[in-house]
Amino acid sequence: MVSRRNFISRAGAITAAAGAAAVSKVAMAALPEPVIQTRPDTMPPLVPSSGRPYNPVVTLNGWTMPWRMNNGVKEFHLVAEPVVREMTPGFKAHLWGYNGQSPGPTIEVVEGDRVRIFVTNKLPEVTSVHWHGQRLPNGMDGVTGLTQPGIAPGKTFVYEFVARRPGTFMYHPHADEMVQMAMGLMGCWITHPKTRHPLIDEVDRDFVFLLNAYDIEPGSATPKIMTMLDFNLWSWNSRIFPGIDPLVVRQGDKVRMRIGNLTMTNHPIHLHGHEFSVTGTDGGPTPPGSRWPEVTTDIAVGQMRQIEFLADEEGDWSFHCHKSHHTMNAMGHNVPTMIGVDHRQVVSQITHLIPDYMVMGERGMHDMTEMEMPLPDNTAAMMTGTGPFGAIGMGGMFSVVKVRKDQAPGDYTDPGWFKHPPGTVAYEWASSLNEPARSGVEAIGVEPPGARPDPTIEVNVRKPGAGHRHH
Ligand SMILES: [Cu+2]
Repeated sequence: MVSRRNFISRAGAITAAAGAAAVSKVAMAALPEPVIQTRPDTMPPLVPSSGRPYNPVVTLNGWTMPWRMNNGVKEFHLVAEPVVREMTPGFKAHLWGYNGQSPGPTIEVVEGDRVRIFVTNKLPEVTSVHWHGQRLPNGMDGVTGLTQPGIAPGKTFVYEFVARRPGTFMYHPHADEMVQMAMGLMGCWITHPKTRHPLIDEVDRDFVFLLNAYDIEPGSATPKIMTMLDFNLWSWNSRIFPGIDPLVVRQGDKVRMRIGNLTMTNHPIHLHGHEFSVTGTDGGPTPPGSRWPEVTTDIAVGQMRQIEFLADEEGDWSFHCHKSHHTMNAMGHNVPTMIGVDHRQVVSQITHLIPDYMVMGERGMHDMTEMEMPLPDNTAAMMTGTGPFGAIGMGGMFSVVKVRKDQAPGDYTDPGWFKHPPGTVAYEWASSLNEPARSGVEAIGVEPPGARPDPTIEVNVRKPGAGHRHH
């Protein structure tokens, strides 16, 4: 158990962890004490107090792992183990992770550092760690059976290599991957440049997180590991909105976000109110001539994207996956579309039999964000979160970039909701409306035959996959 204060001081953190870690001091005498984190909060950046200096990143709802220097080698100790991850307040998942959390801690090193990582396996099956994107000796690549034997339960392996290439990377098992990644074993790795790099800008705020996904039945806590595509929880660092912290920045800050995708589908990540460019991938920094402005970037499976922008517009700016089903939490996918169906009569009849019964979506699904439907214990609401104007109606991969004029440099504390200057908020039109003059075929006076369907004809469109049918 490590408090936020201990985290600022690495020495303090290691001392504090010594008492709490369930690892025998004798057995681990030659190893760095594993530092365990039990909280899902966004921890302040870990300012390096040994080794080469660098500007640390902030891991969204996560933390950076302290190290110890041993004769010029940076030593880390990862412990793969079952963890309890609060995915959002009121909903805890039983995952596998590293050092007390899923994802595991971010590892931050500097280009040219010699790094030694002890990996202790406290899972019930073999594991290994693959250092995604790194240049390293082949035998350190962490592929079970191909470059090393699996790390058996209870055993500790050592990985050692020089962090040769600066950039944004991740780590994850290469052993029974389908299960171990579905259970949440993964983490981020940042290699900072050792001197000013022509393609890597200095930034004021540098955030990192992973896209991950789980399939957890409402009311239960353990992911179904056989799910290939139909996940019901779309998360950033194993958190779902409203459990994802806001990304707090000061107006005028240059902001970098490093995002890796370890789900089974792509995620078009979208930022409101600003344009960004993709300045790097897990393959390295992109040359300036290849950069163009974007407001959405698609991050495919197994890819990482590093985006940068100038946060010059004050406000609370949505930042989310643009696949609308990925900004929702667990739901039954068999809910029929009820828009336009008047089923009040049916509801009142059913309510006599089942008092809690609610029919969903007669006027769209927004009603669901405000209704109080009884949920099983340990279940996240499907669309939730309350903002200054009411229900936000989001879940999953959604957060808010909060840009504030008066946020102190380096301060990541939540400033609360944006206070809009007078006259800058969309408002209700209170006067009368004129009938709109509609443009179109009538206006031209020519109507091609068959252009307008007879209003009495029903249109029946089926989703692709079920076959198209138009009448
Ligand atoms: Cu998505």
